[in-house]
Amino acid sequence: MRSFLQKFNEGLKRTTPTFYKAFGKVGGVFSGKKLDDDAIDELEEALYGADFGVETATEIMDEIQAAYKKDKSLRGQDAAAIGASVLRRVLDGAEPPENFLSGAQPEVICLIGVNGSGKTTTTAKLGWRFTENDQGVVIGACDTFRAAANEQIKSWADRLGLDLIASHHGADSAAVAFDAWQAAKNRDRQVLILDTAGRLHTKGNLMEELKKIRRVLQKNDETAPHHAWLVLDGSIGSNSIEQARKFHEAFGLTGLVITKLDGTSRGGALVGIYRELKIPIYFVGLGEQKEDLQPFSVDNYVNAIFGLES
Ligand SMILES: Nc1nc2c(ncn2[C@@H]2O[C@H](COP(=O)(O)OP(=O)(O)OP(=O)(O)O)[C@@H](O)[C@H]2O)c(=O)[nH]1
Ligand SMILES: [Mg+2]
Repeated sequence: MRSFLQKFNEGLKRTTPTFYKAFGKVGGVFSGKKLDDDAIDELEEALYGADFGVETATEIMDEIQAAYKKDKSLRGQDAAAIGASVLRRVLDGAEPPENFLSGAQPEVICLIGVNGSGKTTTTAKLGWRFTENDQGVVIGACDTFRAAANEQIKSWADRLGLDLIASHHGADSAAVAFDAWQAAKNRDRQVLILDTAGRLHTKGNLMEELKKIRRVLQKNDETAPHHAWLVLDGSIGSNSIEQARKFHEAFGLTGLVITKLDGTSRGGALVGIYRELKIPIYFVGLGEQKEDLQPFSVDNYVNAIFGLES
């Protein structure tokens, strides 16, 4: 049987938008021309500007400098290949397991994160992708906090033909999670995706609310949620690391989704985030449309950054 991600990727081939277009700047520096001191400076600037983090940018520069010292005829694309190999090394283990579904029914995916990081959009995109792969989905609208949250997720659900379990503004989000689980079970759906309210990682009571969602789900299935994914705004850069640590302490993350990599020149922060946290990156968000969510692939990412062929 083809794995979930294989099927997912096949779907993407039909729909892939320009890939990580914001990385043009780094890629452009690594052209076919012969390197000289100016080009090396330019390279360094592009690498630091892309927000990879000092450690990684320094490692890349050190290896390029060492190679250039040995061989002055080094070309841009040779430097790109060196940079790519450093990034592949740093990102070793960053891809999720190929078939990450545990087989529980329903498989529960809980999306959490700070305000505006892209949870609701990711919920909708994921739901759509699962149904495209013939996997039945229920969405639980656990953001009962923000007044317009129900409308937003309902409008996605209507547009994409997804089943939604929602309650009223101010309702207990854990109760919504419980009902949504029951609905997914009764309707024989494979996947339950819970969209939760945006919360600051520094607010203890809001972190407690997440723990309550977990406790209540476990009344139905003690292994749920099977996935706790932190949705991070990739354009915010390395600030996300502290955020992620706090969420991890409170809720035990199993994965990351990094959104908005289409609109940023700082998408290199993904590297720093992984380097610090060593939590696999399941998906990346590359736009606001339903098809703009891609399984994270180290090769695709690294090649896009350095302008190499996939
Ligand atoms: N360009 C781009 N925009 C995105 C992406 N993902 C989400 N957005 C936009 O970011 C904004 C916030 O997205 P939401 O999905 O509402 O974020 P959220 O985490 O649910 O927000 P709260 O529920 O308020 O915490 C919306 O305007 C989305 O369209 C992405 O990958 N690329
Ligand atoms: Mg939301």
